[in-house]
Order: sequence, then structure tokens, then C-alpha cells
Amino acid sequence: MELSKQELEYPQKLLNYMDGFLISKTMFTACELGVFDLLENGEALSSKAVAERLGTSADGMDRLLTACVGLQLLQVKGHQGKVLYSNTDLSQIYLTKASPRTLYYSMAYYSQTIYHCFAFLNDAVRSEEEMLKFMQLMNSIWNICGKAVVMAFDLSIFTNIIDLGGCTGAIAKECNSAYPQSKVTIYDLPKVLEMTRKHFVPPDERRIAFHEGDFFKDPIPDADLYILARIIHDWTEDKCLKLLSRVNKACKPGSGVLLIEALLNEDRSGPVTAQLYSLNMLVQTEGKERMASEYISLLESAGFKDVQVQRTGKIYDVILGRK
Ligand code: ASE
Repeated sequence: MELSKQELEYPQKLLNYMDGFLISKTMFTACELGVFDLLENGEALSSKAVAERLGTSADGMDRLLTACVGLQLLQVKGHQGKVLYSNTDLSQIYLTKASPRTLYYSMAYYSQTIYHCFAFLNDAVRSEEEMLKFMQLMNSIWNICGKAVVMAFDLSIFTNIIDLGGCTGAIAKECNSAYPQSKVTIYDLPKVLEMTRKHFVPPDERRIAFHEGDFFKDPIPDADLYILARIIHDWTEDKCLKLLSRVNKACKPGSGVLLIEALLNEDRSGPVTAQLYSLNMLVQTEGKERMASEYISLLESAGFKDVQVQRTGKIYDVILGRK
């Protein structure tokens, strides 16, 4: 597209884009403070009256109302030397809560949720970097809890282990050193394993195999032990049952499933780490942290039996089920 001399000298479009968020936030604020609702029955009020009714500062409200006039969301009428503000047709129809065509709730959601999420837009776009940071987080805790979780049960009877959602291979490496006779495979999404190969498992590491797949829909290969470390806590009840049932189908009689999770006490007394992590699962995922009894019933519903729980005294505990 040709750039006109006019645009080149004075880039109006860019200035408009630059001010875009000032415009949005001004409209959101007027909505949320209740300006349009206050003026909804054709009322015309001074900024001082609006400020008093809505409990704001007079000066701040005067500037907000003036800006709304510029945006054609309000109009002014002079009356006996006073400036009175009233709704325009546009704000009356779309920005008052009670209007049958209201967009008030869209404005509120944008203002209270999307606006804040957009503060992190740069991180979201730089996704490979974000993903690496997340994988490094996932990896590092096993430096202090890894040995305890793989040693909590004697897993030496299992010689073909698949770590579902094995991510960076931290647990796979732990299994290799604790159980030198066993073969371990990391099962994860292709894009995760690409990062794992690039940053976490050197190509000459012969003892760790890779299997690309989505554990909710792709085949789960044969193994005698399936490890799910911090996987179940990411998902809703329905998805946990779906995943564990798929794992159960893949198991032969005697095969095992090992869950590694931060267990909540049955009496809600703690541990505070798991309680805080559960809040973080609310923020970041569809899941939550659970009590041992909840993992036991999930495993039993998915067809596992002889379920045993082993606390480690560290952040992460272990639950072993058998088919
Ligand atoms: C997940 C684990 C984590 C998904 C998102 C996550 C962790 C942080 N974000 O499976 C590790 C645990 N730490 C916290 C604070 O929850």
C-alpha cells in the first residue's frame, strides 16, 4: 500500500493506535463507575452532581465526563451557566446495564480480565522462551525431590517404564540411576520433546527413549509401569478419569501406575505448600491438588487395585496402583 505524503509527515493512524488503550480504559471506567446507568433516563447532570452521586472526586469525574464527550459517549448542554452531561443514543442503548442490547458485561470483562492478561502479551508471544522457562521450572524441583519419589516404592520389578508427560526427563534420569536395569521412555507432545532434546537430554543419552504423543488421544505404548508426575493435578475429574482409564487399558495384569503429586492432608490442616499449589492450579490450569483418598478413588474408578500411598516428607508424595 502506498504511503501518502500526509501519512508520512503525520502518522495519524499510529497515534490513534497508541491512544487505543486510553480510549478503552476511559470507556470501561465510565461504565464501571456507573456513569451511563446514572444518566439512563435522559437525565442531564453536572459533573459535580455525578461525582457526588457516584462517590468520586469532582475534578477526576469532570475530566472523565469531558473525555466521554470527546468519544461521543456523552453530550453536553449548557443550562443557566452550568454544564450538564447526558447519554448519547449510543451509550444509552449499549452501555447501560439494563438496556436489552447492553454491552456492559463485555466492557466489564474486558476491563477486569482481558486488560490485565494483555499486560503479559509480550511473554505469551515469545512462546518458545516462555516454554523453556516453564520447563526449567518443572525440571528443577526434582533436584531436591526426585530421588525420594522414585525410591518411595521399590520399582525394580518394573523394567519397562513410560513417564507420561515426562517433559524434561528429570524423573526418567532419576529412574535410570535408581533402577539401572530398567528402560525408561519419556512420552510427551512433539513440541515438548523437541525442546527436551534441544535443552535437557543430550543425544548421546542412550538409556532414555522418546515417544511423541498426546496421552488423551494417541496410542499409549506397552510398559509395565506408567509414571504420571504432576499430571493428574492439571486436569478436571472427567479428564483424569479418561486419562487413567486409557492408562489402565494399556496395562497388562500386574502392571503399575505411579502418581507423583503434592498430597493434601485429609483434615485440611496442610501442608501449606500443597494448599498454595492448589490455588496456583486454579490460576494456571483446569486442575487442583488432591488428598490421598481422592487419588485412590480416581485410580479405583479407572480400574486399578492394591493402591498404596507413600509420603516422602518432601513436597511430592507417591501413589502406586496395580492392574
Ligand atoms: C503444573 C505444575 C506447575 C502446571 C503448572 C504449574 C507448577 C507451577 N505451575 O503441572 C509447579 C508447582 N508449583 C506451584 C506454585 O504450583
